[in-house]
Amino acid sequence: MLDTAFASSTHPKTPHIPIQIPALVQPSSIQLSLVIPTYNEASSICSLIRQLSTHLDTHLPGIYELIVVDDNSPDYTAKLARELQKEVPQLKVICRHQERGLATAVLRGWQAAQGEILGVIDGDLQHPPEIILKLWQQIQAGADLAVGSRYLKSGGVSHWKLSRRIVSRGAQLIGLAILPGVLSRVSDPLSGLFLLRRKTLAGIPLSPKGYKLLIEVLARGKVGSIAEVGYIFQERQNGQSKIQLQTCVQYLQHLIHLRFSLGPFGSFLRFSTVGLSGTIIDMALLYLLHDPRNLGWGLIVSKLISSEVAILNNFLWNDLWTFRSVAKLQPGVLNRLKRLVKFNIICLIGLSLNSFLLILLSEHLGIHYLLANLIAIGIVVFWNFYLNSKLSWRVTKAKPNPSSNNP
Ligand SMILES: Nc1nc2c(ncn2[C@@H]2O[C@H](COP(=O)(O)OP(=O)(O)OP(=O)(O)O)[C@@H](O)[C@H]2O)c(=O)[nH]1
Ligand SMILES: [Mg+2]
Repeated sequence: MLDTAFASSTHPKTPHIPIQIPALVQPSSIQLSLVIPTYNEASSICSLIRQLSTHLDTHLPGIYELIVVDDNSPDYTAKLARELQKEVPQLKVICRHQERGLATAVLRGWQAAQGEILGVIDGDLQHPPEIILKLWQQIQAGADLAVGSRYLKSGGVSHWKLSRRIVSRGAQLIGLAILPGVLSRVSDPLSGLFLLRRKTLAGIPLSPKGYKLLIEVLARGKVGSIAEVGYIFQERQNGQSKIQLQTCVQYLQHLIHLRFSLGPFGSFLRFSTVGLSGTIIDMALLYLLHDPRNLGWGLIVSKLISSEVAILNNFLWNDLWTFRSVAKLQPGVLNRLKRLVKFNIICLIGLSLNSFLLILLSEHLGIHYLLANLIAIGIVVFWNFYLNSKLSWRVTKAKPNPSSNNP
């Protein structure tokens, strides 16, 4: 019996290390490298490869390669694909034993690819093979990325049940809410059928989770012009879907991870999250030290200790997480201490600013003290973030090495 309980997720042993696609060092006769990720697709893989090679031999003879990346499927998909290599010499087969997951399978295939144009197509014949040629035409016309879309006029989803349509559209809407600037770039951001130029990804660390590689590409890649081609997503004729509840959880994790890691807004979100953890620590410690049912210490002493502990907590997380890319450039205990001192001073000024704004807004402008405090905290968070990113975690220019002869 097949291992249908397979989780198309990350293997427990898989390290979460970003994957990078290299730039091509040597020119190659191969122009298009099309990856086919598979898990238990024995019933369709041979037919798909034959159909693809027929189309591509006619239109792109000798300049394409097909790369099956299989995760050691128990139904011997990889073995069947290997048996086809004599018939289809453009075919490569990679069988992974230590890693699992659709998106990373595609990236591993692209790492081994020789073409300047990289692509992906499902291994279960749900993506019509001939669409690859239309996507190729779009790339030839200048697009950086050509996406097969189910949501254009010429596209569709054959006989999907209402529940699946709702889940698919719901996932897209959630994605749009979390990453509007990314998912709104195409009509079908959850598509698994697309071609792109290698240069859009070369050298960029990629960490997709689960299925939706296109989102990672749109979020982190240097993608300029995008073209879309409508296609009808076919019903699965054979084999089983690998989508599970875990796939949906990974999709959400992926979106949240991207939200926190992209651009200045991502850093601000991380900074605010750390700030929230500091506020909780501050409140809990203040209660512990000052409350008569606990230690009953004086308010000022208790507040000074609780604030300082919160500041230390915030510093640590900001150094390890929020601004880690800058902190890595300035290693060493002394540098860390310098950052800590600056952070401490800025936060203490922020604390004074908070009190000043609280009094100004509540006592002079008549705003309710809780609302006034909320406004003051909001302003101070921006203040703290701005000053700390400019002063504490400032990217300094590397000092020239006197021993080097380079200019
Ligand atoms: N290598 C590898 N391939 C995978 C993995 N999970 C899914 N795939 C392949 O990725 C492609 C898409 O997966 P499917 O389960 O068909 O997903 P789907 O087409 O969105 O969903 P269905 O319509 O239910 O089939 C298929 O070729 C799968 O065999 C995985 O963990 N590793
Ligand atoms: Mg499928």
